[in-house]
Amino acid sequence: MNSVVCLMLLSLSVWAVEGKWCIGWQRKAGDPETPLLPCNFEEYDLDKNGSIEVAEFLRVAHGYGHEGTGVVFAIIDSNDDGIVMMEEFQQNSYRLVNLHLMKKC
Ligand SMILES: [Ca+2]
Ligand SMILES: [Ca+2]
Repeated sequence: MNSVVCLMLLSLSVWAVEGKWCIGWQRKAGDPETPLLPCNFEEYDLDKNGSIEVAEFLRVAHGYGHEGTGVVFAIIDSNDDGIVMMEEFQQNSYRLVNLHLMKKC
């Protein structure tokens, strides 16, 4: 499971290619102290403007650290524009559920 996660991350973003951060993220993801992410779009969209910016995501997902949060965000930001719209969230959040990072709604 962990190696699959790692491979997915490596294929997702250039800055994840450095193995140390991939390993660090795995440790975080498996840490029982790190709570599962909420599955509701509204919980991330703090300013209620209909999109999730990286800063908003960081505030909700702070348990994963700054770098780990960047990876998790990249998984749902499928067009890589730094913003997650409702449609992207709905299309991609299942990936986080499958990775045991997000609660199932
Ligand atoms: Ca917002
Ligand atoms: Ca996007």
